[in-house]
Amino acid sequence: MEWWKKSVVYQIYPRSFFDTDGDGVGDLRGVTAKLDYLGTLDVDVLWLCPVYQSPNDDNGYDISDYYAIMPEFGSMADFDELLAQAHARGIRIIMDLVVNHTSDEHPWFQAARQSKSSPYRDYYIWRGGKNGAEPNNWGSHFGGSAWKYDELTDEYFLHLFSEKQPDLNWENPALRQEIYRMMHFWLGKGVDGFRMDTINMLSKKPDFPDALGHPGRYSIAEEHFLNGPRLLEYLQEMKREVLSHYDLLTVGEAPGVDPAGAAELTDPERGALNMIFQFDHMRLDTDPTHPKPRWTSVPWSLPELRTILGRWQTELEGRGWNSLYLSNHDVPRMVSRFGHDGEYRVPSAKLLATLLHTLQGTPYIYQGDEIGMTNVQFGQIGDYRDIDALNHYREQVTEQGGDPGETLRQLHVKGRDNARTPMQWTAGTSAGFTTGTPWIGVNPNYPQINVEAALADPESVFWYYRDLIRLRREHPVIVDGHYELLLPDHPTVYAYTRTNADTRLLVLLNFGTDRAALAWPDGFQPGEAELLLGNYPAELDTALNLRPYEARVYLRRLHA
Ligand code: ISL
Repeated sequence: MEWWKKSVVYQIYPRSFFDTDGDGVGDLRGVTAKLDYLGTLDVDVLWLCPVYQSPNDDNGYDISDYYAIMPEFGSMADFDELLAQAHARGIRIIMDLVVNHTSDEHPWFQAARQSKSSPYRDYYIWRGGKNGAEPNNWGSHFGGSAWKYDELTDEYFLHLFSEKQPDLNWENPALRQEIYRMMHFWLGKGVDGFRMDTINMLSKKPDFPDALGHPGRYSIAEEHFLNGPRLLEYLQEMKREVLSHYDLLTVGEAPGVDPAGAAELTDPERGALNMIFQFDHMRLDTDPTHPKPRWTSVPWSLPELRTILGRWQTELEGRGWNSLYLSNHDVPRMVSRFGHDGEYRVPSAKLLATLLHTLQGTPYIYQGDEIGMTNVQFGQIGDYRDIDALNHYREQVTEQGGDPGETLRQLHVKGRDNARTPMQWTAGTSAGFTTGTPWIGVNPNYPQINVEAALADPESVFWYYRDLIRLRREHPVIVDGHYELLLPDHPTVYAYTRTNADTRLLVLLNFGTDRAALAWPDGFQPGEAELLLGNYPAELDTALNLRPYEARVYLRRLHA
């Protein structure tokens, strides 16, 4: 079995992880300093969000030099040291690969915009205007048009994200070779793979048709740039030229991909990647008919979550491989979104962790989730840092005169900064994240929720994660077992088995705040199976009656 199927990945957002030089910004030495902590958690792989040189319009997702480290994060020597120290502990490191766009401050773009005859012109996507306006009605993910007019050559360039993130033109073979060369550079240093940013946006429909989308001036034209006509060809080329020469973990961020599409991308022969991040469960609590679905929040239901996750389990089995995640740096904290961040914070954080670690696929832990960090409610827009949040507020409130309170509430529920507040290490000043002024405010709940407290408490969320990670190593059924849903109609309980040749695992998850009385599933009567892990003290009674947010994992040997 490939190592990346057996691994647990821990995602680090370096800016908010740990600051060693007091400038209020996390750094690479901060990651190195916490390797022992990560070793205690026992994760196998670290995914570093972008650490390359960047003007930070979008916190490193706007790269101005792929071969240099962002000075705020340290130097290339710091990076080499981190990689060596991690490897010495048996921890692998994957990098973020952001190649759908660069920063507008990248020398390629600087040269490209100078003249239509620059050899770099065609590294980006330029079009003339239409009737004195943008070439089409495509909207940017961060608001406004996806085209920006550049007076130097009287043309528009495409930016699916901020206007400081011009899209690269993958149609250009010279550009593709530049990217492969850069990938070899990092892989040559010994990095163990890539998380590929917005990878299924690389191929745009060449005629750039108008978006069908919502009425209104601009609309995000997903139907014209997700899973485009040449995507698989590009990725197969990347595999041939780069990926196949190393032993790597590759995971592509791929919104709008269904299981069949994922199977195509991750098929070991025809595909190119090990796995993708799918988005179906991230859209569960949004209103797709709204012009800005991302900022809406509608109640989600367990039956829907179960259907989505079950579909991915079943349809990808034996064809590709799943990645398992409930949060990352772009979405709210999972305990606030899918659990209960009040009274049941600890049991619900453990319940979600159980789900994350017992489905088939590779689990991704987002920093801070292992101590049950929650969303934050900043009181004023000035406390927010995320370009997406700031643009949204500007559009809603400043430009359209909307209600500031309502817009702030949307940021509280859905904003990306929920996930980006500093990692809470101690109950001391700034949660022990920095001795300086943190670049973004610390969540005020840090005196209660922090690593120091978690490590000291044997019942903490942290030690529960560590137990889950170890169980995965001890019981191959967690990696390879076939998934089968039980209790398909239960309103609050998600129950499933995972079965391989000699073992069956039973997972019971009560997503409700009420008790749930169940019949014992076949083969799991008291005495027939072993309770491997649970988030409440074991009950001696013989009835099966799950407490609020209770999670249990049982194991049964199939041949005595
Ligand atoms: O299209 C989406 C959902 O349908 C978006 O969520 C989109 O996939 C997402 O915003 C892409 O995120 C990644 O690329 C961005 C960057 O800001 C994010 O932090 C990164 O994870 C641009 O590089």
